[in-house]
Amino acid sequence: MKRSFLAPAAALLCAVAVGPLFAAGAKESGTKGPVSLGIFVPGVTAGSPLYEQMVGAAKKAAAANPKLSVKVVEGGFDQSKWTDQVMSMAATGEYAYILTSNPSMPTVSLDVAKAYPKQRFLFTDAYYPDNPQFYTVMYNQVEQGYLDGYLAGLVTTSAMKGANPDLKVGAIVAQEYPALTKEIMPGFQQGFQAVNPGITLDYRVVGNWYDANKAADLANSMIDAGADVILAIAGGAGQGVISAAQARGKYVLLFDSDQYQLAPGTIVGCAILREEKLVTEILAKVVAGTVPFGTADVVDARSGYVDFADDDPLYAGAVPADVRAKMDGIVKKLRTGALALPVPQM
Ligand code: RBF
Repeated sequence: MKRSFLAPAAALLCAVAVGPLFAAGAKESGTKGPVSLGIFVPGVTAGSPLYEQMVGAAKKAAAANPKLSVKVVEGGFDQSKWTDQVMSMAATGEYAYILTSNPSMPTVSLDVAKAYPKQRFLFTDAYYPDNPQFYTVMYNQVEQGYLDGYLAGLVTTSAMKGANPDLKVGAIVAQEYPALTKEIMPGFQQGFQAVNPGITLDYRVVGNWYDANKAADLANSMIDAGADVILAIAGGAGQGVISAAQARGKYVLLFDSDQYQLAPGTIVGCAILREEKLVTEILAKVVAGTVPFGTADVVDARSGYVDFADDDPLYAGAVPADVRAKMDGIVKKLRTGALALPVPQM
């Protein structure tokens, strides 16, 4: 199946402004007493790299600061329960702040905010401006997609052992949501087409974030159809993509953190979101009482929150020097802002 994710130029023109992190907004007055934070994990922490980073950073912050206490609640994979679960957290009155992460969570939390007007919410990997109880920070996911997309293009046109002459790359995603279809996939497509406009995409949806067997079936059928490198954005289900590619001598690209160690030689690229750094910084603002509630920030490669894991020896071990040299050029351009990809209005 071929599908175009390239957003029309008009949509890209009315891009949201990329403001400085923690731009001036309606700041709280400073807090002096203890601060209690509840973390809602919309899914399961293990196997979901952004959630692992969020929980890890919050636990570290609490260990370093006796004023800050952190409790983690895992929501699991039944998304229809998430609003009730967040409602229960707010109902305890135990948490001054609820921290959570993924693009759907501001909307999921709206009724909770209305029912508990004093409850404050912190959202990463999400965009929702102008709610005085919310502070959101969104990653430029077009750039994350582009980084893995460019490498996908380089790998499929390379002389690497598992690469075939077909100009075909794959993507296996857990579920569709606006940040995926309007940012991530258009960015991925722009990336591989920048290498060669003739490259096409085989795109499949698992339907959930946990079914590794189904993801493996999709990967195998994609490999049968000629894909030699597959992007997996599927949380725990991504493990199925990795094992299928490993068994067939093909390649995998991952998102959100450095995960080469899961399958050295098979995983050839990892785009990164610096969620750990972001959460650490947000919690410092929480403790200082200076979170700019009511505002929505966007962070990108130039500001250092979207990146590519090129410093892991397992990357150099998996990808030949000539391919890495071409990738280096693009990574540098994004880091310096010489190449900046606008985020469409969501
Ligand atoms: N990412 C994961 O790694 N694991 C998950 O369980 C997960 N669940 C999600 C559920 C929804 C409704 C949405 C919108 C996103 C979810 N994500 C999950 C994706 C994650 O937030 C992020 O967008 C991608 O990992 C790309 O950076």
